[in-house]
Amino acid sequence: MKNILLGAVLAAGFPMMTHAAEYTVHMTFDEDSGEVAFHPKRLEVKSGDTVIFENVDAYNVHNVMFEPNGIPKGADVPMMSPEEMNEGDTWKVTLTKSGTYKYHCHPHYDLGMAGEIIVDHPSSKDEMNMDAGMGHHHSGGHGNHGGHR
Ligand SMILES: [Cu+2]
Repeated sequence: MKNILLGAVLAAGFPMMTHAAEYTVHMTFDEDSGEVAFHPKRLEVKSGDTVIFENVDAYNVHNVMFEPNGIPKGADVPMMSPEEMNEGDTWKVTLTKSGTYKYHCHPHYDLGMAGEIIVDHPSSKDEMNMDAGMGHHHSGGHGNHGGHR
């Protein structure tokens, strides 16, 4: 709510405002299926835009971890949100480098709680940060999605 008000004030105060926009990704829980997820799972933005992650789930603590091998080379982003985001907590990140940013929720990684943000255009293979040392995720995904209904 605070963000919305602030946004309105800024928009009113700076009519020449640049192209930068704010997007929100919700961290959700479906009570019927038990599925935890990021919504939207895939988000397209422009460089300089800000993405706000907000936990709207009253039952689970979530977080956001960018995957070291799943962000553009030279991207200047914090690799991780606060470890425990409770309902109503937000974490924002401004993305300035074009490319694909893959992230997941650490506690629910095995349940497939993950998403991606495309800044301007998807990364080509050699734009990905393949030489980042940490994080040995097998590429190709791990077939089993865990959370069946
Ligand atoms: Cu989660």
